[in-house]
Amino acid sequence: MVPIQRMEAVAADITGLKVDAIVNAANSRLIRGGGVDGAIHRAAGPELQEELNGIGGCPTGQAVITKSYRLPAKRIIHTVGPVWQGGQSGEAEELASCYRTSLALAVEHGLKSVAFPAISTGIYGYPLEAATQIAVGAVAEILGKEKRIERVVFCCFGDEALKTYQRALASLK
Ligand code: AR6
Repeated sequence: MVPIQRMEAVAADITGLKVDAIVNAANSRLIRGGGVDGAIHRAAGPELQEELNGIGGCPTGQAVITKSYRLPAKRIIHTVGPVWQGGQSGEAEELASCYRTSLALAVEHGLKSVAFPAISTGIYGYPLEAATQIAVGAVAEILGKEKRIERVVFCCFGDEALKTYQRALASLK
């Protein structure tokens, strides 16, 4: 059975969410950028970049974890989504891998509620509809096997994203 009761879409600024972990859409050098990454750095404070400098980098499709500093969430998981190049360069598999590796890190650290932004759909240009199918599909598959994650929140920035996620979640029922 699809674990739909453990997945929800909300319209929010992810920096304000009080969950065990929020996920950041980072870049492979782990250097503060724009979009949700910029917002998370702004809200967390300068210590976040210092910790990331010590980690040094993260390949596309992988994830790393840091403290959350001034954020209400307990930890930040930073994952690196693919840059959209037309869809024939392995982007779908890399994007699914972001969700898998982020949730695997959450399990490893005993984090039970995780909020994701729509990774890659901003500056990295991944079409929202296709990215949403991958996000919802990958998370549903993981939750079906992994009972230690109690709740996944898809944090939507704006109405279009919220509607797209709500449709994708409804189609799982
Ligand atoms: N809360 C939730 N979602 C947000 C927020 C927020 N505060 N701000 C933006 N979004 P993007 P990417 C949404 O561009 O495409 C950075 O420079 C946004 O509407 O943040 O993975 C990094 O350093 C979109 O739906 O990330 C990388 O270089 C989603 O978050 C690069 O951007 C992702 O958009 C990563 O690009």
